[in-house]
Amino acid sequence: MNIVVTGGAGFIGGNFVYYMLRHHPQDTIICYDALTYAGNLATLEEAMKNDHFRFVKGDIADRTAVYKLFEEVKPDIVVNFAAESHVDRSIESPEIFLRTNVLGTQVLLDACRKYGITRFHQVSTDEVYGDLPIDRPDLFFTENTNLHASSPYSASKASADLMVLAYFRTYNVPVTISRCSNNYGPYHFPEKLIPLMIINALNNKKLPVYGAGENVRDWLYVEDHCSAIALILGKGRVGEVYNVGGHNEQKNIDVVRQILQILDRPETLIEHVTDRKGHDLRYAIDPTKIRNELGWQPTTKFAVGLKRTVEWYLANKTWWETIVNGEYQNYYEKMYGNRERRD
Ligand code: NAD
Ligand code: TDX
Repeated sequence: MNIVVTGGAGFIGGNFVYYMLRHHPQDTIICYDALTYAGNLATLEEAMKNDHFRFVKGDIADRTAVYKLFEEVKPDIVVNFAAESHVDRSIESPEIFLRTNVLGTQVLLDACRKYGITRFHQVSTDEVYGDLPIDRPDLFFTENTNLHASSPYSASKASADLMVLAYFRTYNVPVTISRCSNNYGPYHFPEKLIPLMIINALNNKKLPVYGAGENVRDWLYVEDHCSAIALILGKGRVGEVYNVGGHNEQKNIDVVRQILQILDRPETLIEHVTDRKGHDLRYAIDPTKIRNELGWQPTTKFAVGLKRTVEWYLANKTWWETIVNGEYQNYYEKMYGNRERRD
């Protein structure tokens, strides 16, 4: 089968490319990626050596380019990872989030409708459900939880989900959606919490924790997310949404402390700074549906996955140094330069 993976030069898409080449070697993977600031060909260096892999540079919102891709490649399956993915950037500049995440998804859906595919899979997020109270550990997001997005990023992802489901109902495009919790692992762009803290700690820079650091995220090792998507492609029912998460809730401050512990760096590096606007309090996925229907189980425990991730950043300094020594410095100054300390 020909599988188009959009956004495959990014964090999760890149990991998914390697997962598929390893676990489904008979398939051909075509990565379609615009190579925005978050896309990185260095991530795909090993994949480029594989005959079952091809890279095509292009924008999912560029209809002409997408149709040309479909004509050339004739995909059986499309997995859409391509997105603007960072909440803080969406708070600064929402528009590109609408263009890529909503209009880009719609262009892909139109192409699927026009050329015919056996599956369009939308990689969505638990953030579409909004947040949960911290003092109600009994509450979880299920697939029936109402959409209640908080940030421009999550609002754009929720909008895309609605469009995907509309193309199923209206045009019978065979779609599935996964809504996963926070991922971590290799190739994670340094703007996100875990890689940012690892890299700052390695450089003996301050670790900027938003507010008190009491916000809770439900962390899943990226390979477990990839295995869930592969399973949904194989056995998932069309028109269905599957939540993906491994019941691993952690306060941000505790994640940061664990990173410092692994790296043997002092907690005095932690600096509490101005909170994120509209900061979601807690995410927590109920994965009962994917477990019962498809038999999915996560395999990597957080302590193991976090240590493995830190070791990956230690062993792959060139990968992240190239990023943090470039345009990222302007981003960092803009986002963190004026953030006040909150002790
Ligand atoms: P990322 O920012 O690391 O990668 C995004 C990739 O998409 C990059 O390679 C970028 O070049 C590409 N891209 C951006 N705009 C594009 C466009 N217009 N056309 C083609 N390619 C474009 O993101 P990620 O963290 O790997 O997330 C991948 C997907 O998973 C996103 O849809 C995100 O919403 C979703 N998701 C992420 C998480 C997480 O914890 N990171 C959790 C759940 C869901
Ligand atoms: O410098 C920081 N300090 C800090 O305290 C950063 C970058 C983050 N944080 C906090 C904010 C969040 O509570 O850490 C938590 C995690 O932040 P992010 O890594 O930015 O992730 P989050 O906002 O939870 O969104 C992520 O998970 C869901 C991904 O970026 C999304 O793409 C995905 O959909």
